[in-house]
Amino acid sequence: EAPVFCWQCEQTKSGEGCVAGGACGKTPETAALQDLLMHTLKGLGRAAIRAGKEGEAGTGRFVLKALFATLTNVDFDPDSLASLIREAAARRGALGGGAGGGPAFAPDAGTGTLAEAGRACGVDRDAPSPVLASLRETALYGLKGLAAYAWHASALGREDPSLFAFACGLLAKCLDSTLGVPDWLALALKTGEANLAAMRLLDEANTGAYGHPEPVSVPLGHRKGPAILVSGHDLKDLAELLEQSEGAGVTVYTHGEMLPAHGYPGLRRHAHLHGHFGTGWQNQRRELPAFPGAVLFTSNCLQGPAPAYAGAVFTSGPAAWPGAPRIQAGPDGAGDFAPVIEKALGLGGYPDDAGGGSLRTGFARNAVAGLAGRLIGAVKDGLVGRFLLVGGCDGGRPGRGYYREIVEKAPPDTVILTLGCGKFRFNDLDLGDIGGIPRLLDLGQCNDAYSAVQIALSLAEAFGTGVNELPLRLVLSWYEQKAVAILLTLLHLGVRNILLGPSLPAFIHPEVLRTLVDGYGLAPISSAEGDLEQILAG
Ligand code: FSO
Ligand code: SF4
Repeated sequence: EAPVFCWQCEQTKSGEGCVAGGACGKTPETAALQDLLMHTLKGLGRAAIRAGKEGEAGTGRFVLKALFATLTNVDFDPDSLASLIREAAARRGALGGGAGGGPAFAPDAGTGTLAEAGRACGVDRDAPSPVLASLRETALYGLKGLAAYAWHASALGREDPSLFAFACGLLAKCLDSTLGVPDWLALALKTGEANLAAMRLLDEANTGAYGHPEPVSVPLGHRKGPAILVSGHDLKDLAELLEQSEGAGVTVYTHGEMLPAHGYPGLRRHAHLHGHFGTGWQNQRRELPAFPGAVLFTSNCLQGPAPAYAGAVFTSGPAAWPGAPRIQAGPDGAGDFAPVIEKALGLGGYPDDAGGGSLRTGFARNAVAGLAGRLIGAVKDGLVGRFLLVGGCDGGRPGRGYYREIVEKAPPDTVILTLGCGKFRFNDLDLGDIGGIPRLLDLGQCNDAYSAVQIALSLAEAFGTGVNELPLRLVLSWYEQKAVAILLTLLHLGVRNILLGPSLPAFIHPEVLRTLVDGYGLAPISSAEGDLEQILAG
């Protein structure tokens, strides 16, 4: 039996690759189904291109959803993946495409048969050469990240046919044996460019629907009574849940990447959206047993639920766990969150009210633009010496204490910008302010990286310089494929000297790494003190 291999995230076993099951909890069956889905999507992309229908919304939306399902910590459900494979094959067939050199399977093949077929479609690290495979997989992982952003935007009605076409085109190119290493290097950077467009679309979608985030203080305590915890990144699901639970006697809390939702006026207007619960995604199995309500995962990062709360877990959008109820669309097309509300009411919730500190968020691009005059003045007056963007993903493996340390040890004239779930390593720190400007500015989710790019570009404009000449350094933590997409975007924008950790991606071949080091000054993190010394000297 061919082993199932996966190396797409930072948690990959021994820093090399997961074989026969994932450190994330992905079973060999799930991994093989994801491989077959990726293969079928490549054929679908090629068929769409050949039919001249690569920009069509039907195919495009499906491709985004299916790619999203293969992202780390999203869809662990074999039956859900099998139905995506069947739909991909049906769409491929309808566009006149065949199996494309991969396994053929009957349209009604069972999940087990499909998983068997998937074992022949794994990542080939050596074909046609290790360097090309590394670049191809880098571009594909970036595409998965792009798909996640574009999917969230699409859910809110913002779509761009050129992104559908880009996704189909890149998938099709994976089947094109005439492409060489320079082609794939260019395609990886193109993926970064397309991802910038996807992030812009998502920014427009979120701010268009719910307004521009404003700085807020989010309570960490709780209110007496039934409780719902919402995790993941999808603001539309949270908004619909809030609308449907209005007056139902439940209190809604955010978890993980949902923290910045509190900053949006269109979400905050719901008085029963109260506070935040828990820290980074990797702590969910330890922390969620203490949450006395229903838990909704709207996207990554989902882990296998611990028995203490498994019966209270629901998923929506692309997220799926075998046996956990999945929210279905109601007659109006919105998700029907009644089962989540009922579960929360049945569980009873918290017996009392409790305080417990707070976290600040909501410093997205519009809020920072409001601070811009003061920020620029503070830099000119020498009060702010430097900006550090310490952001990205959190994760379970050792080495991430670095990010807290670098924030703690940064000189007092440093303003820390952050985004993504990596912030939970240090967002409990009270860093004070500089002349009324908070030293720690939470720009939002990893999905809000567009805000960070805009802030950097406006600072550069204000100082009449380029981003690389600003007193700004990016210290990124990566975990899954959205981080790959953002990294490719930053490289496409020509951002130099990024520090990346806690370890480098296993799929980056040493020769590819050399190109990134030579061309962009990309460097792995070392020690917080050593890196700070080098940053301050720069
Ligand atoms: Fe984190 Fe997970 Fe937002 Fe990622 S919750 S790790 S880059 O999936 O999405 O930052
Ligand atoms: Fe391993 Fe990450 Fe792949 Fe899961 S997603 S199987 S942890 S490399």
